[in-house]
Amino acid sequence: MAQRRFLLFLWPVRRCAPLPVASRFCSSKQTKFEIPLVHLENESLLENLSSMGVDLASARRRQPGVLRKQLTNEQGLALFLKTKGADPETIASIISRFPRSITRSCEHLEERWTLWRNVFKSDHEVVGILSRSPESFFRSSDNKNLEENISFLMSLGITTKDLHRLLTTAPRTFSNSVELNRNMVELLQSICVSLCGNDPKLFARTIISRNLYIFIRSTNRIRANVDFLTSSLSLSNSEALALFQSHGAQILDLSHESLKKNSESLRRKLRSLGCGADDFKAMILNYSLVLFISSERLNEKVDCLIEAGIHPQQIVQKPKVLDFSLPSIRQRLHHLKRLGYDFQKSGIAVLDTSKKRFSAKLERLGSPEE
Ligand SMILES: *[C@@H]1O[C@H](CO)[C@@H](O)[C@H](O)[C@H]1NC(C)=O
Ligand SMILES: *[C@@H]1O[C@H](CO)[C@@H](O)[C@H](O)[C@H]1NC(C)=O
Ligand SMILES: *[C@@H]1O[C@H](CO)[C@@H](O)[C@H](O)[C@H]1NC(C)=O
Ligand SMILES: CC(=O)N[C@H]1CO[C@H](CO)[C@@H](O)[C@@H]1O
Repeated sequence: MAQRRFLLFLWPVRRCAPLPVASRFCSSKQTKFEIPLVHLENESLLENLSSMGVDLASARRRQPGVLRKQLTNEQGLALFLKTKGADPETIASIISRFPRSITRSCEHLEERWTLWRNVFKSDHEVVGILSRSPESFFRSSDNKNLEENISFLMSLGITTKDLHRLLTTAPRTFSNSVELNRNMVELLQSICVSLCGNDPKLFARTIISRNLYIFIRSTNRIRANVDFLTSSLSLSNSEALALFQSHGAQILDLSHESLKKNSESLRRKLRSLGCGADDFKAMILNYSLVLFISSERLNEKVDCLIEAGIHPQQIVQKPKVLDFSLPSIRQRLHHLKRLGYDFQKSGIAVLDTSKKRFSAKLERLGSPEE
């Protein structure tokens, strides 16, 4: 199959060769393809991988170049992972999903494992992460970079617990190009300074530990979202500092387009219900995560609550109820309606409770002594 692809690649070159104008260009190019063997997959490697249970189609789709290599270390890798407690299926699956893993030397693997073990308690834990996300371990081959990035993050005061969470939930952080992480931290610190905050380091650290995905987003996105929220809500410096260091840290993650779209749609919806800009602001300051909800979903949920006799101001004051799924909101409203629940008198906090507490509440409401 690789051979066929290689021939297709050659095809335009051959075809244009006889044309007088292009001929010089083509013949000089052609020297590049004099050793076609380099472009063939290594049969003996394929056999070895197959016998290990590797999904060749998957490997070929992901990193085809690896299958053409002359020097690989699949046996070494397999043995290494085995000593760390990985079973053959896990090893095969890791290679199928990240074929480049077989190009790492045993020495490199040992070194990298040791670095990871500074963050994780056991080999078992590392194997678990590798099998969930092989790229987190193998994507970058630069151990020095990893080491320096770990100490950089620690120098910010990021705790081992957060580092651990970072490696598990956003491993790409650790294979980020050098500048990327530093740029993000500098951006966060400069945002703090521009808001007249007095501890930029703490500000950055707080946002990072509240939003571990921050390092795998672009600084442009984060800056655009901060600017948008600050200006569209007319936030004072202290309001902005408080928002971004609490639930607002998570909303910085959203794509800028979605943030704008969801925000405009919520504002419009509130206006149509007679609520003003202050209400919108109060709602976001109380629970900015409502901005994750797409405009269609949000409108449906609000309509559903209003139809059940809930006052728009009640939603403004308790936006978290919008976090529940539409079917779950509907179901709760249905139960409460049957029992003649009066939202004006009793409020809507009942909608924002765990399933268990809601059932208990229903039981109490249904019993004759209440
Ligand atoms: C395949 O495995 C054998 C040992 O089992 C080894 O000698 C050989 O070099 C391997 N081939 C490749 C391409 O790695
Ligand atoms: C395939 O890999 C083996 C072992 O790594 C190597 O000895 C052999 O030369 C390779 N063959 C080709 C065609 O690259
Ligand atoms: C949001 O409002 C609720 C009650 O209305 C309150 O308990 C909660 O502390 C507020 N949250 C924030 C972040 O202001
Ligand atoms: C944040 C960051 O990128 N830290 C370090 C990552 O590793 C490189 C070395 O390759 C360092 O230069 C960075 O300071």
